[in-house]
Amino acid sequence: MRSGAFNRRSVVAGALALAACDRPARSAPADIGFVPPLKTAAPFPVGTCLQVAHLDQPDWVNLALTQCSQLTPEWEMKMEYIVQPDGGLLFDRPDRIAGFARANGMRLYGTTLVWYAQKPKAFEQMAADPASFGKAYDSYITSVAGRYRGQVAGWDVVNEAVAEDGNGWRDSLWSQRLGAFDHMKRAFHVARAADPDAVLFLNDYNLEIIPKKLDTFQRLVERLLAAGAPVGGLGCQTHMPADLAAGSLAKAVAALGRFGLPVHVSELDVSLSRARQRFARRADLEAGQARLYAEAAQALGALPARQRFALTLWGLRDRDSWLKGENAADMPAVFDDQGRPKPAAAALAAALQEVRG
Ligand code: 9MR
Repeated sequence: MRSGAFNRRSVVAGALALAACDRPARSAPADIGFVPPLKTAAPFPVGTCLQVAHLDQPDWVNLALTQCSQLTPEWEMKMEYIVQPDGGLLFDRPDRIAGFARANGMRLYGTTLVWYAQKPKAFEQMAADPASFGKAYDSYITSVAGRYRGQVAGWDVVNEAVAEDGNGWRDSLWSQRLGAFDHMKRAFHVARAADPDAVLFLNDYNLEIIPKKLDTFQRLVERLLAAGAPVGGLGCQTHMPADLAAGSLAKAVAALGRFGLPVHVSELDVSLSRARQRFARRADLEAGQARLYAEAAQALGALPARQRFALTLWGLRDRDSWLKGENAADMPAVFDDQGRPKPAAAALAAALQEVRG
């Protein structure tokens, strides 16, 4: 997701709100008492995304091992890293992450096999005839899903298939060459053949923010299932602004749950700077953030146990977040730059414990 439902103005307004309220970031964590490790508080896996570089940071490793039971490569298991200009495939970094997960008894999650946003040159330059293009497409999915067979618990097979505003599906290199619906169905079948045990997900964002998008996503799931595609799980990325109305996320997760499939809260973060002027005070922003992290745990916890695939944080510490690239002042994570729990971590842990009962 690059722009999301947020225009530049709302981002700037959020930044101003952050600046206005501002004393510098706290030098010591708020007095929030003991926060139990998230993975022990939760009755389902708690994950984080990571980059290979994190594995060389002892502080990050320590925090991840303490808090998390699942890992998702943030970008090094995507085409952008794996596919080389000559069409060759490079696996050193995803292999290192997979090895780290294995060595530490953590679950591994793969993202993403097919994504409209990634179209490597090697594919763009390929002959457009559907037969040879389709063969290369299948071969990529087979190689990647096959390599991590038995290692990943699940894959985002198709990522962000629904159009930004929810009207229809994304136009992409893949849809143009192989068909808007057929390239998705095909990806699921090929992934299933390559890894019979991985849970195969359709994953998308803003499902809790844009009702039309949630609706189109559900219709797509129905259609894929009706066509026999082995969709085995539904991913709700859950990149939220801190002022998102209470209940929106719970509603989206409940709607996904009605398919009876496992649901993955797959990329959870709560942006302060994307929250509009409604929350101008730092305390309100932080309270909204904490409330939404808790709501994510409650929403997943409201599903039957077998449908709670995992809750994955998209960045463990504030400084790890991709949202820093959009606004350096943002603090979207549950741990601060030093890895100390923020009020959001306390709220998340408490909600997880409540779900666990
Ligand atoms: O956080 C990820 C960032 O480091 C990568 O540069 C980017 C492109 O691979 O992808 C980001 O993660 C995205 C995720 O894969 C899909 N949903 C939106 C995430 C944030 O852009």
